[in-house]
Formats: sequence, C-alpha cells, structure tokens
Amino acid sequence: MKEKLQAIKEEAIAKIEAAKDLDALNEIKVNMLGKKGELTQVLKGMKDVAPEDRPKVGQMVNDTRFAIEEKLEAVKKDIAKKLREEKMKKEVIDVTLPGTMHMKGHRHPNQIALEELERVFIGMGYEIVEGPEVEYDHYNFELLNIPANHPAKDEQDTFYITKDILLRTQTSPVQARVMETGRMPIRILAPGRVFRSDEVDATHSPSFHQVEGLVVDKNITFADLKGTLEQFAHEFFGPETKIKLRPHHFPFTEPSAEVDVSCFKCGGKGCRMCKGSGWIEILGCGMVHPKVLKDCGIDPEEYSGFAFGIGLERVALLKYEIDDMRLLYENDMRFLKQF
Ligand code: 2NM
Repeated sequence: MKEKLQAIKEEAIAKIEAAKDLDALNEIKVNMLGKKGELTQVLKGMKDVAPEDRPKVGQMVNDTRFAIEEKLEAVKKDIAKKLREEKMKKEVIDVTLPGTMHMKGHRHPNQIALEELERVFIGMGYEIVEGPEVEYDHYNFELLNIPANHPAKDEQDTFYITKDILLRTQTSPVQARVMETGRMPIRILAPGRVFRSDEVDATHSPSFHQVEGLVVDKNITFADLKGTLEQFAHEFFGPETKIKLRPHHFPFTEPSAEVDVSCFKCGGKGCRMCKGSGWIEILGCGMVHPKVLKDCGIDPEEYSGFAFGIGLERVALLKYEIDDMRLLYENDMRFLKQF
C-alpha cells in the first residue's frame, strides 16, 4: 500500500511539473483527486485493509493527498505569475511610436464661400442676422410687395405649411423683420437656407442658400449700391474685377438690376466659364421699393435703402469651378476633401 501511494504521489508530481497551463493542472487534479481519481480508488480499497491498519493507511492517503494538493497550488501560482508577466509584456506602451492620425473634418465649399462673403461685408460694417426658416406669408411675401396674385406665390413654386405659413423662399423676410423694429440705420447681411419647389438638376435644388444684404439710412442712393457691389466684387473675385448692371425687375426694389462681374477666369476675353461672353451673372439688387419701406413702418420720404441677393451655391460653384450643384449636397468625402 505504501509503495502504491508513493508511486501515485511521484506520478502526480511529475505530471504537475510538466503541466503547461491551468487547464492541464485542472485535468491532473480531477484525474488524481477527483471522484474517479486514483487516490479515491485507493480509499475505496480500505475495506480490504485490516481494521487495525486502517488509521495508519488513512493517514498515509491523507498525507499523499495533501502533498499533491500542495504541489498543485504551488505550480498553479507559478503558471499564473508567468501568464501575468507575459500579459504585462504584451501591454507595454511604446511612447516613442508615432501617433495614429485622426481624420480631420473639412469646411464645406458653401461654408467657405459664406465665411468669405461675411468677411467682406463685416469689413464694410454689416451685421449678420438670422431668422426663421418657417415664415408667415406676411413677412415672406406681403411686406415685400408680392401681392396675393403674384406668380411667385403659386403652390408650384412655394412650399406651404398652412394657407399663411410657409418655408421661406428668400431671406428678405429676415430683413422685413429688422425694418419693422424701426431701429435706424440698418446695415445687415442675412444668410440662410431657403426653399423653392424646384426639380433637382445641375443648377437647382428645392433647398439652397441665399445671402441678402440691406442698407437703410438717410440719403442712401443707387451710387452707394454700385460702390458697395464694386467693393464686394474686388474683395471676393479679385481687384481687377469689373461689374456691370443690367436693368431688371423685382417686386421689392425699384429700380432693380442684375449684376454681372467680369469673368475672373479669363479676365473678360471669353472662355468656357463665362460661356464666351466675358461676364458672369452674380446677383440681383435694387433700391428698396418705397411701398416696402412704408409697409415695414419706415417713412420713405425720410429714409431710402438698397438691397441685394446672392445665391450662395451659385458663387460657391463658380469660385471652386464645380459644374454640378448636386455635388454640394452628397457629402462625399472624396469631393469635400479638395477644398
Ligand atoms: C434680391 C434682389 C433684389 C432684397 C430686397 C430686400 C428687402 F427686404 F429689403 F426688401 N431684401 N433683399 C432683394 C432685392 C433681393 O435677391 C435676388
């Protein structure tokens, strides 16, 4: 019996020392000490041992069990320590490695063009103002001398929410709201999203952006308008840029004009950009109609003003030589990264 226990002990210790991981140790434990383990089998054989020898044999079995358990515990600790050391080694941070680059965002071409426009007009003393995108018919049309029967009010062109509430078709209602406060003088730039029921194509979208300017004070003349637009053209398109005004009609201004700038690509000789004409249409403008001033609570005998409206997408497309407006709305990083 003694030899048998000694053999079990030696076998167990040899196996334990050879064990490579915690799973192997556990397997040895089950095989040696478990319900069907070798040591348990020996205990089951106690019935064949003479009663007077049983305490002694029992003691020997327990000693063997204890020795194996002790060895198991010691090797388990060793393996755990080794595993921990390996883990620490793997997790070491090399602070001398170069960092991983994060992808940077880019300003949208619309945003770049807007900030450039704002810079120019802030330089001339304008204040930036914003207003609601959901407007009353009253501010969007009525106060701007666009009467009930005007074609612009057609449901084909305007998104109505109710009979009196709509998505603004221009940012002039923001300016009507400022005029209505009666605080004089006025020198404001109103940029923002506007909505028109248009089909999407290379130059149209049902939602785009306008930047509208308004100046109201005593003795404001058409010459002030021209000087302002010339300054804008020089700063925005370059100092060599010329402007040309063509008579036009808007309900909210009288007189009204459309403004062309000399082609900043070819300098006016004629190219693909200006379709051979040497000129590029850039904005609409005029002297604020006396009826608009009056309806907004400003005395047209005392005050006069000029206004202009610029399509933001249009100038962004021109400035960055983009030939399709849809590119501005697709948010394709390969496109946006270029600006
Ligand atoms: C344009 C063209 C001409 C305009 C008029 C006004 C207001 F509110 F003063 F009446 N704001 N903007 C205006 C004038 C806008 O866009 C092409």
